[in-house]
Amino acid sequence: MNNNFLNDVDKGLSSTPKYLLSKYFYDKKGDALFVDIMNMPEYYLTRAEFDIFKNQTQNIIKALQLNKNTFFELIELGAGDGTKTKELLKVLDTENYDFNYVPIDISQNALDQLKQSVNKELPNVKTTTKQGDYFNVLASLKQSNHPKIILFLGSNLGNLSDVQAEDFLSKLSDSLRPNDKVLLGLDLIKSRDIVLPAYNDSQGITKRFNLNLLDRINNELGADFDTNTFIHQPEYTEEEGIARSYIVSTTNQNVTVKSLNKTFHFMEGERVHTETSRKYNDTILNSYLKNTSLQVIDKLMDSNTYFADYILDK
Ligand code: AVJ
Repeated sequence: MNNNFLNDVDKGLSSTPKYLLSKYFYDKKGDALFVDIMNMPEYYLTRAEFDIFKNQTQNIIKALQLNKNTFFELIELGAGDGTKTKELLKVLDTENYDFNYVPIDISQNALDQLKQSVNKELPNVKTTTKQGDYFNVLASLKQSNHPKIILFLGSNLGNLSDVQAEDFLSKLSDSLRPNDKVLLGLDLIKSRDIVLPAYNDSQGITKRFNLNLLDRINNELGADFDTNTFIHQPEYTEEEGIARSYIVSTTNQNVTVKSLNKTFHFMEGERVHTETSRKYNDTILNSYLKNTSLQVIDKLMDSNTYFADYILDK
């Protein structure tokens, strides 16, 4: 992991323009900051999807065509703190569905906390965690031949480029069997005055989340980033439907990364791309799915129609 991190930081800071990968946001501090983000007034995504999980649980169960007499695996990619999923788990548990919950996340810390809280709140739900990034865990899905439900919530897909997302969904499709289902939660394209504040909150939590990546490089790779000389810069246009975050150097400066034995130069105003958060509509999703054997069979939306949980059938 640390070696991948080292190589990816080297590659990103040596590129023009510079970039860092958003999957590295999630160290212990980053996990906690992301929980704070989900609770901020501007970050409508989590509340919108929670609304669907809380108020349309029976519709979700119906759309997924779950059957009480057939054991299934409920696999969640990028589970995080599981707040939304627990609303579904609660109902599945009370109604005696026969399943295992398998949360997968890049952060072992997030998984440990999640397993603990599910064990405590829902002691009957069997939980098996897996650590890894989305692409790495796909292969392991094929190892079991039980029916599967894949949860991929929170518009986590949005961190991937269109090419990566299409590739990911086609690999996901290949690792499933006929009648398996995917519940794909996607943030919908909407106006800038709603989307941009979600990535530029008034308390500066997103700024800390973004700049924490530099602290992580300092801590784990022995770098000397002075985070006071970098700012957080988010962008969004409704025409494109993609929010992007950058870290911008406010001065001409050099930063040394000890573990790499390298110094990187940053010009005043130079941007480091750190995150892509794509927003969606039916057309974009269907274009991703056109070369897969997955198809949309249902779509559940929150009361504001900000967010959609698409149900895909293999
Ligand atoms: C977890 C990838 C869905 O892109 O909205 C939130 C992460 N970054 N604020 C998103 C995030 C900044 C989030 N995802």
